[in-house]
Amino acid sequence: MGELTCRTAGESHGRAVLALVEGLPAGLPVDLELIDRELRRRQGGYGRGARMKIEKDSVAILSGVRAGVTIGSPVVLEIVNRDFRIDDAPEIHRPRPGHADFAGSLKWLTTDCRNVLERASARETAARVAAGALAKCLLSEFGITCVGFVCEIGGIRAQVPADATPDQLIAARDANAVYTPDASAADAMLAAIRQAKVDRDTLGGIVEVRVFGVPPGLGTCAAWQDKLDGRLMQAVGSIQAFKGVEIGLGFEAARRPGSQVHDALYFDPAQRSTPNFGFVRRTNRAGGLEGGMTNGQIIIVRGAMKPIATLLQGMDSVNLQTLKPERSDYERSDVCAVPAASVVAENVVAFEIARAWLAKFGGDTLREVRAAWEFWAEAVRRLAEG
Ligand code: EPS
Repeated sequence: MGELTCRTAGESHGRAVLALVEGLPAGLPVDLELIDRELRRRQGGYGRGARMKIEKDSVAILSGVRAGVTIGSPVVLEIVNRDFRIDDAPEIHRPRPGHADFAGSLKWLTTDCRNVLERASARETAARVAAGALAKCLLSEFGITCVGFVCEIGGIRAQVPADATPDQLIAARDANAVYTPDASAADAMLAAIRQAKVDRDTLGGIVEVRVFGVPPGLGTCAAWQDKLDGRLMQAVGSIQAFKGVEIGLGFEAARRPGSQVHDALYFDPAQRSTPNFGFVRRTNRAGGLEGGMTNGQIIIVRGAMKPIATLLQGMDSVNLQTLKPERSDYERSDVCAVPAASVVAENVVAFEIARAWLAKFGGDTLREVRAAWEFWAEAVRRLAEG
């Protein structure tokens, strides 16, 4: 049983986008409805362009699952592109500043940005969402829930209570088209996106993911590459158009004295049966991670997404064929994809938590994973008896 991994393939207007997921235990029931629901949510959100009217994303499982249950072999997930026309797609010679167009064209020695943008496109995130939703099938076996939402669009900030339950967050977030739990901020965000469209401009924002029910000790302090905070930052920071990732207080922690940053530790026997085994904090400024490991508090990860690089008004650029100054090319695009990005962030975070779970409790079958978890949890409970 190797590490849980996910690789993706596929172009924006190719036949399909694909995810290859390896390392899931056998015996895990796969909830196809859950995966499709996440794919549909990713397609939605106010500010998306015409492409999302063409696509009706839904997953097909090509391998690794029999009668709805994993069998321990690699799982291939496929999301077919209805807008399959890559062979006839026009050449692009005027790179969009902020997009992969320019750097990729020089990298691959071409003046046509088409191949670069086909793979750089956020279409790829459909595959990562499907893989993350598959990982959620494992997390739900152990009572772990990930909730992603929008906390900021175009500088408009949502107020989201720190003590909201997963159900409260999900209900509030799903009640509007910008996927934010703050109803009044939602109205202002919708208006800002409408205005950006009028201005032929685009808007970025900030998304947050909270993970509930995670016990202490996932991840490690022993090897830099397996530190869970680093893994989460890579997962979220690699989402198309993301420029920053914070955990807990994030950059704000650098501005405060230690007494205002760290979360004092208490023991409350009444909470022995919760995911923190009775070791409680009154604050969660660490965002649930200390020393590269979970600490039993809610995990809080935020990611900052820049505005989409494809501007209807264009930007100053250079024609790679003539080297003359020209406005950048316009490809049909979204005005704001921050709501969709909150779905992507939620699912890539879920994948990393599942990876860390299996790194600690992994086995060839779900029964073995469950036994390893129960053995460890029982040992911690004994430790917490004093
Ligand atoms: C994207 C451009 C648009 C977006 C696309 C990302 O696609 P198209 O050029 O086909 O209109 O809609 O996002 C998706 C296809 C998606 O599924 O998220 C880009 O240039 O990155």
